[in-house]
Amino acid sequence: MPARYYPRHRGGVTAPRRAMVTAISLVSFFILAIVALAQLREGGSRHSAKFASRAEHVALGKEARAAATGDKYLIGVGKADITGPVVEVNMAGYANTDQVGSGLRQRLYSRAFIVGEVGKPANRFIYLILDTQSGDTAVRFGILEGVAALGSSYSVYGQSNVAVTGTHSHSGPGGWFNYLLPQITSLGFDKQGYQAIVDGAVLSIKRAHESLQEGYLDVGATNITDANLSRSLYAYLANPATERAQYSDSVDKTLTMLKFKRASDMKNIGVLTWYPVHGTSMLGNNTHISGDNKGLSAYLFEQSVKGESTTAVGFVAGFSQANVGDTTPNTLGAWCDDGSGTMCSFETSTCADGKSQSCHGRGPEFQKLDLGVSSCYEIARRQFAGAKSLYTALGSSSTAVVGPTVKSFHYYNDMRYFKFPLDNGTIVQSCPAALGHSFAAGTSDWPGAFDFTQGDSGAPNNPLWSVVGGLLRVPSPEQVACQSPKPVLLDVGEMETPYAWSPNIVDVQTLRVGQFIIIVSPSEATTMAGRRWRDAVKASATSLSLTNGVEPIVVLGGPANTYAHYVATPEEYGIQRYEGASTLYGPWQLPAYVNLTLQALPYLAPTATGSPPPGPSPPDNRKSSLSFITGVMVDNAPIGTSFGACSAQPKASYTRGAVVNATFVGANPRNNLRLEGTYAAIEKLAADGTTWSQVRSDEDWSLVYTWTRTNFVLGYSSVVISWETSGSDAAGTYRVKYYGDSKPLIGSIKAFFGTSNSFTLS
Ligand SMILES: *[C@@H]1O[C@H](CO)[C@@H](O)[C@H](O)[C@H]1NC(C)=O
Ligand SMILES: *[C@@H]1O[C@H](CO)[C@@H](O)[C@H](O)[C@H]1NC(C)=O
Ligand SMILES: *[C@@H]1O[C@H](CO)[C@@H](O)[C@H](O)[C@H]1NC(C)=O
Ligand SMILES: *[C@@H]1O[C@H](CO)[C@@H](O)[C@H](O)[C@H]1NC(C)=O
Ligand SMILES: *[C@@H]1O[C@H](CO)[C@@H](O)[C@H](O)[C@H]1NC(C)=O
Ligand SMILES: CC(=O)N[C@H]1CO[C@H](CO)[C@@H](O)[C@@H]1O
Repeated sequence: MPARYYPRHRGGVTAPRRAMVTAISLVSFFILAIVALAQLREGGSRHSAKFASRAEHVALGKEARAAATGDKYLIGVGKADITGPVVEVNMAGYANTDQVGSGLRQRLYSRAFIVGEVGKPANRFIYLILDTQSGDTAVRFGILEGVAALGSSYSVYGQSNVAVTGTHSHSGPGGWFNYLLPQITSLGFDKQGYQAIVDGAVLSIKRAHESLQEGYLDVGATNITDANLSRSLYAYLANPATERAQYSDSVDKTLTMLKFKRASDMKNIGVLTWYPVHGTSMLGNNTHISGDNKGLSAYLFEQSVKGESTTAVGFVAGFSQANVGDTTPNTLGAWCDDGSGTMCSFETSTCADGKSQSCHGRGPEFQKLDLGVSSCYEIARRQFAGAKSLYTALGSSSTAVVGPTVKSFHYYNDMRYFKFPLDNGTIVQSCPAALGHSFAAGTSDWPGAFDFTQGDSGAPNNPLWSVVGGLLRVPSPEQVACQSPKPVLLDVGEMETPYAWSPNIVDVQTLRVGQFIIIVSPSEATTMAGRRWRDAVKASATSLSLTNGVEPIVVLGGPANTYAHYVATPEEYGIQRYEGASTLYGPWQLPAYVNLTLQALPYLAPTATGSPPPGPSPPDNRKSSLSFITGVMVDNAPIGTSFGACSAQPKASYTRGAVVNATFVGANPRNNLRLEGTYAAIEKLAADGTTWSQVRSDEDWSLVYTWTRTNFVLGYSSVVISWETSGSDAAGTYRVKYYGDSKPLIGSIKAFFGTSNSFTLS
């Protein structure tokens, strides 16, 4: 395999040491190509449920008003394209080595929301939502550097007030992570994709900053009952019965919304929402890039306000992830695809053979067998519909955000043996990062490749895992004791060769505007973990009088700033299903996170000055990361053809609902990411019979771009552009457009385009 390295040795490393590091790296990569199949996998459940589609909304808190007459803030929204390489790069989330991009269904975006205190320029925060698997340390470093480079008016943004969250989509390209473990399936660090995310995020911030103006914030909530489910109910049931009795569901059903309304004409410029559901609607064998259900919800919302007079100009809809850990969009439950017709085991998400491989969660449209596309659309539509009806209701019966204060804090904490008291005074500690055996089993959203079972307590069915895990690093006795009862499979927190495998240093961050408080979590909090954390913040904020007697409203957003896998409750940890096994820092991770948040909460007080000590900096692995991702060699058009030539024309006519396909002589899309542009388009002929205008692009869910390398040696490839038309598309005459860029063996990359014959839709 041709290998390409980014510079990875700092000065002063001796040659033998370098050779050893290289050897270890190669061995690690080889072994880990296998281990990686298990990495970042998702957890299982077995129950089914009947759902009544229902969305009720209420104003939150005690300050409901007839009209939004809360305090004025500076508000701004912005959006920009972050789509990285859509082909030939492994996708992030399922850690399925076979899942390599083959095209694009919908472009990925960064959505930026800025809230500031009027008259106090330093009091401001940015909440970013990336259509990515998570926030990340490398990406966050890049964004902070990029924002600083924008000039002095951006100097108010920095470590403390920029929150980088991911939607937890499992259908975007990988390769941009700071740490080794999540780089493994992507064969290392991909500079191109990393840069696309950073540049787009910075551009979205610039746009939000430039749109800053005075305005109001409304806050409300609605219950969306049919878009999520617990995939780890067995672990959830380990939480105390008295605590569970306070809740009617095993997952949170509440979507919370902040509505951004400008003061100049009282029109809305954006919404920011939180709702917990995994970005696993698209299955682990889908290879088209998309933002999964949250990216699509945002698109549906933004499309829906486009017709609303002038309000839609620059309107940005953010669908942020909440306490997502044990949620699934597979709302029909997890079933054994082994012909038995039974659900997977409740305790371990396995089937009759004792293995997890045939256990699969079913989305609402699973029977369509389309790699999750229809289920994804349905889960997105349900979130969008709940959000839209809340949006419409908010304003008449809304709660205004009140209290002028905008504050934030951020610091780093090293989780290695961090000691702190529990509520009853007992001193406990968190541990270096480690993943347990059930991590390898994966989840019912996509099972592991080997026959580990959920809840495994140390004797995996497949001994290979113990052998491989032990080869990588034998956990120290101190670590084993600290992590107990987790059986350590991957001792990632004690592995620093060739560079850190997983974060030991995490971001602790919280933002507030008026009575609205946002916990920014580096880990995927399970349902109950999120509830405890929010409740603790709410109680502390109340007792500290942070919100001047107004009831605090607390949400949790993440995974953000870095990817620190999961945080389950200590009781769920005891069960060691996937979420507990992926709770990196041991049984007391949640109380540690709560302690760290509460410690700094006084910094959010209206009169507070200063900020907490910054803590130890995490490693920056951007320069030292390995990469085995090869670049594009060459593109050629087969003899007698040319780039962009339409080699298979669409039919002359289609009826609405049909799929229109056109095939072109293509070139590798990695030659040019066409950020803020498009690879594919549909053009419609105007009534004048001569003017064509673009009506669909890469932004649209219904337009799909598929690239296939047809001859690796000669550099041939073909592109199929598919338009999935629907009953709501206008009848008319259309054509397909393809935009590409080809790379000669010598010389520079050249842009080209292709156009199909026209066809009618009726
Ligand atoms: C959502 O459902 C919960 C539990 O049934 C209920 O307590 C809450 O009031 C509901 N919230 C809204 C906004 O309807
Ligand atoms: C994708 O995975 C699902 C779930 O395992 C399976 O039912 C389906 O057949 C797979 N599709 C393809 C094309 O491999
Ligand atoms: C958090 O832990 C520290 C010790 O690490 C302790 O001093 C402090 O009181 C704890 N704070 C809270 C809010 O529990
Ligand atoms: C405090 O609570 C923890 C967790 O529930 C428990 O393990 C410990 O024994 C308790 N300590 C005391 C002194 O009750
Ligand atoms: C259109 O192209 C896609 C992608 O290659 C393919 O999966 C599909 O079967 C084609 N559909 C039709 C109707 O030709
Ligand atoms: C298993 C589960 O969580 N089921 C719940 C799903 O949501 C509906 C509607 O809120 C509840 O009735 C179910 O109990």
